[in-house]
Amino acid sequence: MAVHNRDVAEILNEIADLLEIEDANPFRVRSYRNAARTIADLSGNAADMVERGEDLSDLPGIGKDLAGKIQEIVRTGALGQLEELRRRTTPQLRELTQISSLGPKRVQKLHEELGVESLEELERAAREQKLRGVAGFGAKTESNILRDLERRKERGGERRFLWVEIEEYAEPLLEHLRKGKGVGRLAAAGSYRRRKETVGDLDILATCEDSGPVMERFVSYEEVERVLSRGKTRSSVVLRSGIQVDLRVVGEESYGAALHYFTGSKAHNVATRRIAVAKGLKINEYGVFRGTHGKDAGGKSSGGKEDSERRRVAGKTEEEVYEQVGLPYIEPELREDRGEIEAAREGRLPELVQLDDVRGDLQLHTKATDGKMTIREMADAAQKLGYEYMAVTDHSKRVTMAQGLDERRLAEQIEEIEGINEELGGGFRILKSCEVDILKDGSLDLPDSILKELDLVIGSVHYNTNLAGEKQTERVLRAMDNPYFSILAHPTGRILGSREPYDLDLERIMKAALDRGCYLEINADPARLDLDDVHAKMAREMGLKVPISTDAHTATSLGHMRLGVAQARRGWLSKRDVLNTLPWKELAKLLRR
Ligand code: DGT
Ligand code: CA
Ligand code: CA
Ligand code: ZN
Repeated sequence: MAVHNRDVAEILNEIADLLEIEDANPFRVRSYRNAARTIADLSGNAADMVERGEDLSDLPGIGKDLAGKIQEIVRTGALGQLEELRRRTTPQLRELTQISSLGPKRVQKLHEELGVESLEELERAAREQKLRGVAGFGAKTESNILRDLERRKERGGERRFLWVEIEEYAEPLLEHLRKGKGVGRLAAAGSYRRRKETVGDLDILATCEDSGPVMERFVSYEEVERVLSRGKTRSSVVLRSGIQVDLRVVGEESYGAALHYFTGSKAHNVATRRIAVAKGLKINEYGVFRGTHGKDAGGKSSGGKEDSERRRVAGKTEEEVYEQVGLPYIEPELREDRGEIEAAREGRLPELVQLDDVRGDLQLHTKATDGKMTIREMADAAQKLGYEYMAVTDHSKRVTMAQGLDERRLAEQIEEIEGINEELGGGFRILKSCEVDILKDGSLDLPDSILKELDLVIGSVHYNTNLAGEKQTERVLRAMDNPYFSILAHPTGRILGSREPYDLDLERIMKAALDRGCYLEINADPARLDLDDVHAKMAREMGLKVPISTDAHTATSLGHMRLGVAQARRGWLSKRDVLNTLPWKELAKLLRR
């Protein structure tokens, strides 16, 4: 039973949460969080490293003590310390930390000051306006908490996973099934195939003469914790990671129709079906049929002479399904019923950007602040990805948690970069940059005298994140007034599953960006993906180019570019809509300096 990196990271994060609830030393808490991040970002498997006898304490942020704990997790799938911590708190208290506007530190405060121990007690305290009496809480926090509680109820507590979390389990499972006897075609469908930022469950489709052995292989997969149902054409399981997987087996002749159907989205399917009906066709997961009676789904005959009146006209491939309704092939990322059907009909579907089109990364961190590697190490990794440039964007001084750079240290870094660039001799270029903090009043954390020395200034909001009304928007607009400001980093600040976006008027900000020659990035961090798809599309429609950056803190996470590109594709962006598909010389002309 292989323990995945995600499992290890999850355990370490839970320890950090529980320590925080207990009001433990913040440095101790942070060491667990750092270790969790290191493991989650590893390219290899921590379990394999332990197996091979490698020393985990060689990894950044992991000392002897933590290395021992990771070994324990990998060997036993659990950690004694976590069990101990769990015993000391209640499940209800732990549940509180899942409220996005709360977090463990605040849970600790509420517990200590108001004795709040459960969701019910939290709701009551918020309704009775008791929270605002606690230091660090205001009326705004109170209403945020009530809103989060409301949303949680709406969701019915249902869990969604980050796309990368699904990927980690989907790819080995697909590999496992592919090796099964008699398996023909095999693909993941659903929101996973559409590259949606979060995925509810994984849908897999296969063709097979005899479905028996494949279904058996599926339900007996080593990661399966529970079998929900098992049949000839459909089975469902829950993996140990909590992910539900549905497997459907169909005939060759239906594969394209089924892939189209189970890829969704539902709204896209409904829209496609509507066109079919208008053409006298019927589409379902078994094929496209002409005629309105007779042979029904699954080849089951409804009997009578009507059988002959219905004829299968397509179903083997998705292309032929679209062809029958008079449309060109539509990429899965676009299938959200956001105008793709009309665009397809009118021949104006975008040619979507590809990972290969990207020439450089415009946001990453190094050891100088909270990154894990040196400039050189990051540059080596970026060159291996085939890039022509990368921007070093360490934090500015306001971000004390990350030992942000002041003027003097940034000046030193500029000099260091110039030295390395000289040694590199022009083949690859390291851009001098900085992720400057946008202060509460919209001024920048570093003076123009140093900003003007940079190739590129990116700016972001990290503090005072809940300014109300127009204030947050105006703060960002004011930052863009700075003549050196080029890119707004992780524009809305959202963290999937844990932090809501800032209260911003993005349309207004995009218009201002367009006027001033600024840009809003797609941050490719798996939990950010910020801008989201809808706003990326909005930027495109306004003619505002979008940079895609990884915000990498390690060499491995430079690979997150593929996630940013997927989000860009969901936002309809083509190569020319993406800023960093340009060679540096042309890109430089589009930046303010
Ligand atoms: P998820 O899993 O919540 O992230 O989202 P999906 O899109 O993967 O949705 P899921 O797993 O419920 O269903 C997979 C696909 O099957 C969905 O994208 C479209 C198709 N589908 C499911 N139910 C229906 C339905 O009632 N009508 C139509 N037309 N398609 C459906
Ligand atoms: Ca699904
Ligand atoms: Ca499903
Ligand atoms: Zn940042």
